Amino acid sequence: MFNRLHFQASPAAVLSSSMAVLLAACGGGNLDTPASSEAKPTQMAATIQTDATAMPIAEPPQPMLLAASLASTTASSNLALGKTVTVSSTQSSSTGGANAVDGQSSTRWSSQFSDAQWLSVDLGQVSTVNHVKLIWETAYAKSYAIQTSTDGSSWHTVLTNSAGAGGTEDLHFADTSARWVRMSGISRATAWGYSLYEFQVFDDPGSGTSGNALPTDHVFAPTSFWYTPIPANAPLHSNSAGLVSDFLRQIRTYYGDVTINTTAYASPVFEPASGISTSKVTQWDCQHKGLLDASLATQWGGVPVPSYATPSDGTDGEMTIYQPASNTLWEFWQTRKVNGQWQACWGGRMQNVSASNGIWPQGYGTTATGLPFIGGQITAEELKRGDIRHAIGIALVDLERAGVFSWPANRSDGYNPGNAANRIPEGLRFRLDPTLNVDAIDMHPVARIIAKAAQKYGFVVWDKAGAISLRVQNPKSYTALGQPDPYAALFNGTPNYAILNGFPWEKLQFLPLNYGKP
Ligand SMILES: [Ca+2]
Repeated sequence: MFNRLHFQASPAAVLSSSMAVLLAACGGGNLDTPASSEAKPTQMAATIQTDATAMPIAEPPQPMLLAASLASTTASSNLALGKTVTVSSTQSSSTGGANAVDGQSSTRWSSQFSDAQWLSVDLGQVSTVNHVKLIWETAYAKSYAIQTSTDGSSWHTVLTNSAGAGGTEDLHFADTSARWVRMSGISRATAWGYSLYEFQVFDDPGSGTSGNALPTDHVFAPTSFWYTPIPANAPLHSNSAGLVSDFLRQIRTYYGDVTINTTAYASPVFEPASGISTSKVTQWDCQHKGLLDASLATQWGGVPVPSYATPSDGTDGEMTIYQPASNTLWEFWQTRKVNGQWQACWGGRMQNVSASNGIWPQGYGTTATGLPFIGGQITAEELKRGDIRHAIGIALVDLERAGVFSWPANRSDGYNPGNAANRIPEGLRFRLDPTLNVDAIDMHPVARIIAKAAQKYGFVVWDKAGAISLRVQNPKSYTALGQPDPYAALFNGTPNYAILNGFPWEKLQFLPLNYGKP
């Protein structure tokens, strides 16, 4: 619906993403309180040894062997044990943070007597985690969040609990890559501070999803087309070869490459915690339509825009706010701040995001097709992991007329007044030939990661632009928080327009119109 003939061709180099939230956070995670008999393997060993020695047997089992066998049955060790802890405060010199990871049930960390206190443990390396155990002293948290980080500064909330019961709390959540894990207190249950005998972190096998999961693996419902692999034997478009030829023509005609937008024409994603203040975002009539959308006034009536939020460079001024705690997503187009008040020309609000099919309600959203940025942008975390687990949004230049588009698009700004042949409609999906050995092709490592995702999940045409282009999550997602641009290291000096050099575009396969439509 917007004529957006823009793209970013400047040799900036960085990808980004600071998505943060886990679906587990939306659902609150599983908060089961274990039986009091559950204890650490060392404690179990001690208990069993005591029982054994009390029995009239000649040779009590060796505690070390018992510990080992018990450990193998629980199959998971405390990743936080003995690791470095930082805390917001301590009550006294004898209640330091290290006491919470020393494996001793008699020693504890205790904070000063206020609500906003936290304890963070550095696991020493990025690990998969899916389970935190809190063993509280009398002074426990009524409300708190468990958060993770891979860089020590950008935090993802994996779950929140507003009904803390103290004692021992086992908290399970989806597999998450983390080096730092912390308990962030929100409110105390007593007049004292927060006091933890133990803060334990585990990677329980088989308890989460597949390894090294990221929030962007499942922002929307798991059944969303974004996350659904395309079967190797999927039917192809009857004119796949013709559409490939036009795709290659567009590359030749427009700059000779497929570029990757970073700081401009790609959306930053900000993920405010729950409880931050909200403000109204006012619609402004950038297209001089002479009218405003009444529903947007409601959708944007109270948006948790963080103080550090900033839109994309470029005239589209995209910005995404995603708040897992409220399971709500906002998109803004032509975002600006006037006299301290946020304004945007279009976008939308999506509620109950984790149950969504990953498509904006008709008419809303920022891309020309109604497909949200957060679904198809590539993130820095995904590139660091080496695995993108969703379809990738792609913008083309010459598209089929707007009246012809393919699900999952719910609209189009295509333009083909001369009825040129082989025009690709917006919303159409295509993939890289899954039988291709991508590892044998000389490409930038980032291109290889993209190629593998293109084989499994494919691309979806989500916009019109001045060059064929992909979007990474805008590095402003990081730099606005004072963090470095993560794409510099990932691109390793290669300009964004040259990352995909060598990509075997001639091996694309287009899927039929409305492929995957329920
Ligand atoms: Ca302890």
